[in-house]
Amino acid sequence: MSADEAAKLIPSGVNVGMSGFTGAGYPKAIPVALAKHIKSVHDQGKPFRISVWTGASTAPELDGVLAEVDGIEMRLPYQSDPVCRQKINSGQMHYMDIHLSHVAQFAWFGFFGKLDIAVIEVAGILEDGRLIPAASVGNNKTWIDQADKVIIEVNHKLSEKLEGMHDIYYGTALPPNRKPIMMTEPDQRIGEPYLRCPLDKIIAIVETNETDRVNKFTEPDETSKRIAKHILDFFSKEVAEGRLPKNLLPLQSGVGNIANAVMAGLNEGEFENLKSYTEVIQDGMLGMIKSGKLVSASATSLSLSPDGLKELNDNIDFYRERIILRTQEISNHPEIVRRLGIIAINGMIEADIYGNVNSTHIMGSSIMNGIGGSGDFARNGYMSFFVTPSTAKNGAISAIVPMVSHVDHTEHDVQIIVTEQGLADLRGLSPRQRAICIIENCAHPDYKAALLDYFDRANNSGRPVHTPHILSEALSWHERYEKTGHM
Ligand code: 0RQ
Repeated sequence: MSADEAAKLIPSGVNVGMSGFTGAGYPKAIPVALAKHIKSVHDQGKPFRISVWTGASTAPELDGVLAEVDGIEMRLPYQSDPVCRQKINSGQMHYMDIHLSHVAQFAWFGFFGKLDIAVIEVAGILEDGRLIPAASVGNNKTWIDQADKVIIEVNHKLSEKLEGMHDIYYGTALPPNRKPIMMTEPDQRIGEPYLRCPLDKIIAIVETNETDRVNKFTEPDETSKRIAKHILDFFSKEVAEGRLPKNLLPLQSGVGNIANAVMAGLNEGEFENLKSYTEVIQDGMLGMIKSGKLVSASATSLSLSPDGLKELNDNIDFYRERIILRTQEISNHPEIVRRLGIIAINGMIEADIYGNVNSTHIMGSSIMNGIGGSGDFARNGYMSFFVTPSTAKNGAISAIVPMVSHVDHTEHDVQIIVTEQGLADLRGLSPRQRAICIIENCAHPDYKAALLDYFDRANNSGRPVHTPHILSEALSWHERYEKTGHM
């Protein structure tokens, strides 16, 4: 049926599980039609809102349009849309920012209430009703299993040859009946290539023909290249000292410029036979697969620019042998991340001198995106890096502060902090040692003296302290920025 007809099957007040993970695999037509329908209902003076659950971030055609018409009551578990962000921060929309590995199990536990409808993009439908997943898997298996009704968008733009790239695991159970997940290699397949969906749940099928909206890949800037170099030098040292094998351990990297710079650096570097076990495959990883540096990549989403997509489609048989797309409860599973010994590299907004990390909030209060998968990998990985330029807003903000204004990753989950200034290896250090290490290696020269001064005064206050702070000053840098526009 048409997207307009299908959208009208979604009533106000329901919980809707949609496909989509980092701009890939989101439904293209129904959210747009639904937003139009919501607007016409609002124009008649009547309320209409739904709650939207996804894998992770989507696109303006989903988050943007629904937020624009004030159609979202509750959004979870991750977003990065400017309109959504504005509505959340102005209090017009509720948002639950959740570890991505937690989402499916919390839905199964019933913690979010009942899922009413699933809207899922797929690449095709087999004659027996099984579904060929699209460019991301995310929580689609859980949404289809949990929802009373399912709406399918079949996107003809997707290569039918995606068939066989996915690995959907149907072995998860609920406590107390859980069993170990039998995966010991990052490129092991443990499931089946298709999503199962009972035919009697399907209330609509809509055909589309559109590409995912992923921004053009930009070449890494100088700051990102310097951060990447610090990480690569550190890997070489760790290999030389016997703490990492020659081909490293499976890599997880967040999205964005720095992650791509690390991939580009690895592509030109000395390490061979690498593997990745991550959430998102970006253009940088495709390049590494092509060059042979990266033997395999496991993720839940293929978030590719138009050029990346063309490269994938032109050589799909080659990439299908080397890429596995899984559900996000498996791509981010703490048990597997711990067992495989993942090297986790994620972006952050700020870190404090003791190693607590803020990944999500600006000046303690406004949401940026969300924690995403960073916590799943940071806490459970073999090694956990957090990376950022040492300043933001043209130097007005220091990314190293006395105390973070919001905590996503505590000092216990953060092992290595990297800025373009240098790398702070916090392993085996006490809080006082960590403070010196972070300030000396990572802070921007403009802020170093002030940070050392803060630490010295806190440390020499004569009070019995383990993690020295001056409470009346700890957040004064943020306060000063809010008052004067400069920290
Ligand atoms: O804002 O564009 O308005 O200037 O934050 O900063 O430097 O462009 O960095 O795009 O890599 O994002 C942490 C947000 C970094 C991201 C974060 C401002 C800065 C700019 C973006 P403007 P950059 P990035 C895999 C793992 C959490 C989720 C995660 C993120 C904007 O990495 O969302 O790791 N991570 N997921 O100006 C005030 C500071 C600031 C600051 C930066 N200290 N104070 N503003 N900014 N530092 C993916 C998934 O899980 C799906």
